[in-house]
Amino acid sequence: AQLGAELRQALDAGGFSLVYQPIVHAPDGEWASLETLVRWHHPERGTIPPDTFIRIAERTGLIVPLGDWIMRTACRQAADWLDRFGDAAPPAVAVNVSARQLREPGFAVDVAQALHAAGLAPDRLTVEVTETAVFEGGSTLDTLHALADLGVGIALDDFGTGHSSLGLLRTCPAQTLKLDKSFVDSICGGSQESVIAAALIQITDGLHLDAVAEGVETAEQAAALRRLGYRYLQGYLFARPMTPDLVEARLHAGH
Ligand code: G
Ligand code: G
Ligand code: MN
Ligand code: NA
Repeated sequence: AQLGAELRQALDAGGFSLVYQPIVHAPDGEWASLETLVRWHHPERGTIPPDTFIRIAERTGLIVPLGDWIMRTACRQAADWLDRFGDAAPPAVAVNVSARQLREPGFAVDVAQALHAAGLAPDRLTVEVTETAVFEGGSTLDTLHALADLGVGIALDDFGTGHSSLGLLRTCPAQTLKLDKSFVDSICGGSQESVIAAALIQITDGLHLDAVAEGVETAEQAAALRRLGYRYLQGYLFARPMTPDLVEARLHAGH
């Protein structure tokens, strides 16, 4: 309960910030997009990782105003980078969205407003949702279709860890599937995971979806994923989540 109250205060007091982690083109490491990740700077405990507080924010409902702040800030940041860096700017941003946010009536309208306020084109934004969130049903699928109708991209995050129903690929208007890190961890050497990762490429290619492999930490993993046909990679091998200053330093340096 205490953390919940402190989260509320932090939202009013500007206690959150965003960091950005590139999703890169597999062949050359060029940035395809930047995933937005929230950080909480606690006055006494220092930086608290999202694993801890997102769950609390979901339970208390604070994820709705916090998520709105994240969406608006990320859209403004993306528009600002496009203004200042032109063709060298990251082409798009991805924002993680919780099940709780998707169930909120008017979520798609709020996203449209955030885009409009920032002057950001909808195709510069991707919303990352987990399979589990989509599976909850209710108005969630309608909301995803409303976002897709706006022109916003949808990515299925942590793919392979939830229900992983292939039916989801028919009903959910996703363009992108993000293979969970747990598969990437053991991608080398003919593992079960590598067989599944290979099969997923057949499915995504056939359905004209993009496949991103997450949590790539070694050159061997990247090579194995490239061989399997993954066109987008993300992970510490390429870049850790970075503050906006660090993103800009990398843009000035040509990455
Ligand atoms: O940033 P990190 O890799 O530690 O994130 C841990 C978890 O928190 C991941 O599951 C990630 O999707 C989630 N997360 C990070 N930032 C956000 C955010 O802005 N909104 C939501 N809903 N989840 C986030
Ligand atoms: O659930 P989601 O995929 O949004 O969460 C992304 C999380 O994974 C973030 O907490 C991010 O910091 C973390 N992450 C990103 N790349 C790597 C990586 O290469 N290794 C590890 N261990 N974590 C990573
Ligand atoms: Mn994600
Ligand atoms: Na993920």
